[in-house]
Amino acid sequence: MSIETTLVLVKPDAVARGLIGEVIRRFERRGLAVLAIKGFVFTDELLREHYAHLADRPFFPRLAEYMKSDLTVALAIAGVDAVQVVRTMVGETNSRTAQPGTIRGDLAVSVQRNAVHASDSPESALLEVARFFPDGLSVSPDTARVCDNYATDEL
Ligand code: IDP
Ligand code: MG
Repeated sequence: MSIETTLVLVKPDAVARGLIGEVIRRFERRGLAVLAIKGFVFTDELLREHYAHLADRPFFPRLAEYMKSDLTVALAIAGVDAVQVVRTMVGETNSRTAQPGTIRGDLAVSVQRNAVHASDSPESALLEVARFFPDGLSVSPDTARVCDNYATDEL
């Protein structure tokens, strides 16, 4: 158990459907803490970096077009074991088989247009928070806003 900061992206399909607030609300309601928020539009360079593991896949050009189509909202989200907690809340990649109650299972119907991104490991969370918040975070993850939601032996 440790406090982690993970990276969530509200993707252009969720932004276009007016779901920025709904996504943030779910994390806040759970007791996770939003440490930073930023809106931006993906460039080709940033996309190739962020989705490097998919660059050779046949669907990559279509994915890139979609990811550049509108605003993306980046969130740095903190909590104990936040990477796993957030991935579980997000649900599986294919929204059509994602469990109801998850973000994708409730808010999306597509494999590609699946509402959100979330870091998949503590290592990628470190890289991805630094990628989208290169100036660092102005709020520390061990703030009372994070810690007060846990017993002291969980921290
Ligand atoms: P993840 O977002 O659940 O971690 P990844 O495999 O890392 O899934 O894929 C990144 C994103 O690429 C997915 O969220 C989805 O938008 C898109 N994607 C993944 N696989 C496919 C596919 O088979 N067809 C179209 N888009 C895909
Ligand atoms: Mg992934």
